[in-house]
Amino acid sequence: MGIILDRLFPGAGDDGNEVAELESGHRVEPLPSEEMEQQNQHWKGYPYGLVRLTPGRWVFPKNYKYFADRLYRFQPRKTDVFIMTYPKCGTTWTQEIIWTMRNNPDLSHPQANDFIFLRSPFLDMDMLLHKPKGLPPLNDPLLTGFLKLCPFKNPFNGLMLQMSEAIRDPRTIKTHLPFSLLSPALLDTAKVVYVARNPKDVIISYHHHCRINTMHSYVGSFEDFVQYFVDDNLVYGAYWLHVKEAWEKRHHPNLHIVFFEDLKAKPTEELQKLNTFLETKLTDEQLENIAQYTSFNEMKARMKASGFSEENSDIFNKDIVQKDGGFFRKGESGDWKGKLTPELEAKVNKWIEDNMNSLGIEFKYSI
Ligand code: PPS
Repeated sequence: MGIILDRLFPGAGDDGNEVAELESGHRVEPLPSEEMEQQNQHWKGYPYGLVRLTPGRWVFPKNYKYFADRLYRFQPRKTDVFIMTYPKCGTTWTQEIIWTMRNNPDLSHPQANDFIFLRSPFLDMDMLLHKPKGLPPLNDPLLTGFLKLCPFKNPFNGLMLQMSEAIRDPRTIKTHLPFSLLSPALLDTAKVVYVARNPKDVIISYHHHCRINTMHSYVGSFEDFVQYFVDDNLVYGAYWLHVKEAWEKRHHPNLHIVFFEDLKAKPTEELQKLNTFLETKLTDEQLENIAQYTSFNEMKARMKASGFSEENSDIFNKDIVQKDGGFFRKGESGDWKGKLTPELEAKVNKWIEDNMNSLGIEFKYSI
């Protein structure tokens, strides 16, 4: 029985509670029980608990431990483009821009309306799917897409991880992992587009995301959420450290950093920079068309047509989506104004002063 179970759910015998060393050189251990108890009151999306890594204090659902070494070993290829961001910095937007620039410059690709993760996988998503060893419901487009692309693979071994390995070149891959948790060969092999966003807008957007998304199901207060953020205790850990790791590599020729605020203010100009970085050689007209095609309203409308929407996916808390909006919430810069009370703003300002100011990045809409 043990052998059958282990074949089906590799690693099923490991309850994940032991302290372990990862190939990345990090130590991984479960959150201390008092901290986990407090988390359990505020979060209903981590039924297996959370782990923390040292160094870096990165926080992840416990399933991360199961995927960590394979994510670290994931082999980048020369033709890959990775879109790397902390959650809610505009990954999906940039991902759609880049996938379109590389695969659909004339907006005529027959698969362009397929759910984005089937064309451009989210490498580290498996750990967030809080089913045993990361498996969504049987009718989920991710699972049906996986079975089509990887018919002879075991889905319990990671849907997105195996799809990331299986999709055809050139691959456009999304990740929320920081550089230190991915292959050390990444930047010397593939191109990486890093997207950063004003931390105050990240808080607003991540709070909404964690409420609507069953992978997190946040039920605590907004004030507590801001506290989790400034304590670096949200899933994916410290935003400042995530940005710092990329910022320190900003002169590497394979790294291009985009700011959400710039993309919003002057999309065509930013697409022109991407055109140079990615060597896609698109015309001004093609870039104009792609900027329009990837605008907030057009992407929001297309999501409905893709067969994946908040209404038909178990990934969303539908009642909250109905009340407060879905994944495409606002898509604006500076929305934090009027949402952070003066006390919360002071708390975030202190966090910025302590952690981000030394990087010398001037986020727009920060005052
Ligand atoms: S995730 O779930 O972490 O991958 O989210 P991510 O894609 O990184 O970020 C989601 C926010 O980006 C906004 N968004 C856009 N803004 C402008 N234009 C376009 N096309 C676009 N697409 C997505 C999305 O609405 C989230 O921001 P908020 O502020 O919550 O609206």
